[in-house]
Amino acid sequence: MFQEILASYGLQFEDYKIELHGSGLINYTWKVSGTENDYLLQKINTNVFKEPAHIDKNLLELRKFLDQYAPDYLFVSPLPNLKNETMVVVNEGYYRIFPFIKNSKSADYVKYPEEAYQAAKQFGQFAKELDGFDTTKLKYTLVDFHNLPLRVEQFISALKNANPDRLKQATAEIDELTKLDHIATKYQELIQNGKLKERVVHHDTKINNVLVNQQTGEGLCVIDLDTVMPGYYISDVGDMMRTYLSEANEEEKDLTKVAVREEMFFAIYRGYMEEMGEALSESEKEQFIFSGKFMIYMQALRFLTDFLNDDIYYHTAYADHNLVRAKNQIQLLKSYLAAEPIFKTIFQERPAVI
Ligand code: ADP
Ligand code: GN1
Ligand code: MG
Repeated sequence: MFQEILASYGLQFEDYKIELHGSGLINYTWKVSGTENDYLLQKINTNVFKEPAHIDKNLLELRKFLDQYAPDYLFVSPLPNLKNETMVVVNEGYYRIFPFIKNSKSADYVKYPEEAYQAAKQFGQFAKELDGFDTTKLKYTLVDFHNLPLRVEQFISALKNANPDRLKQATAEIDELTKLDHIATKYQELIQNGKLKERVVHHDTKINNVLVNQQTGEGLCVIDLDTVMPGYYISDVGDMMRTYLSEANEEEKDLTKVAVREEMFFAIYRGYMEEMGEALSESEKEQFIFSGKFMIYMQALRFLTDFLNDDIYYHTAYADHNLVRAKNQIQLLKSYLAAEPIFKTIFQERPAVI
């Protein structure tokens, strides 16, 4: 399979070393190392992305726009093969090859505020560069991806169909998430009342979807662009809150390590607003703090739903992996809710950077 894929790009299989790479939960990713150039080979997870052609089309549209309006912006899109295709199909699998960004690394958790700042700035810049892009040109690669009320419905239907053992194991978490469904109601109201503008949104701004310079830690670019589609900025800011605020990430079993850090909130705020502060409307900015609640709640629901569905969506490594992740996200949400007054103060005291 690798031989056939590489050949379609004019690359000789024998000249490269191929190893699994990264810690993404969805796609299959390999580093293809050669003597001159390295590449990143990726197989699209078609259980998740039912129409890979939509991803391909979106990236081409964005590439065209950026080539014209921001030619110096590092947009990591798939390379064309010898037939000028940016996606190849081999044995019913969909593959693409990206340039491997030299001297780069991604982190799975955030240790220093500077890392949160650099990442937030990258996602802010991404949104800013694409501010003038006509969102109607984008396909929905995952329909209703961040539709929170629908995620609640999926959770309720998983409750009805789950196996009794798993239902029992998750009793406390089911209860907690059910009590918090007012977050979904608020989301619904915001959308219905037109408080948020439809924009080009990345939809997966977790920390390992940013590449930084290996030595200096300076942000280089954002990656994992499969979920770039029309949406609301709170998805991107919210997922940063979800993945940068706590020293431990969603994989952590020791819940005493799962807690928000105020300095990270400010770092996200500063990095994102330095880029997007002028583009966002007042009614959008008002939802900056809600964004974290929205995304952490949705991720807790999604992990718990997958646990109840017997792990059909996320890659898992052990039996109750998704339940552990759900517990972790519930703990994070509690810590976030407790810190909300402090976040409000930070938010009100720092308008200077906008
Ligand atoms: P997934 O959708 O499974 O999360 P990603 O596209 O995020 O897959 O890739 C997985 C990991 O591979 C990233 O977290 C990053 O470490 C690395 N990676 C992805 N693209 C590149 C690239 N172009 N150059 C260098 N590393 C990359
Ligand atoms: C998935 O692909 P990856 O690992 O960056 C998921 C995100 C979740 C995240 C949780 C297409 O992201 O929505 O927030 O896992 N991507 C998709 O870690 O569902
Ligand atoms: Mg990823």
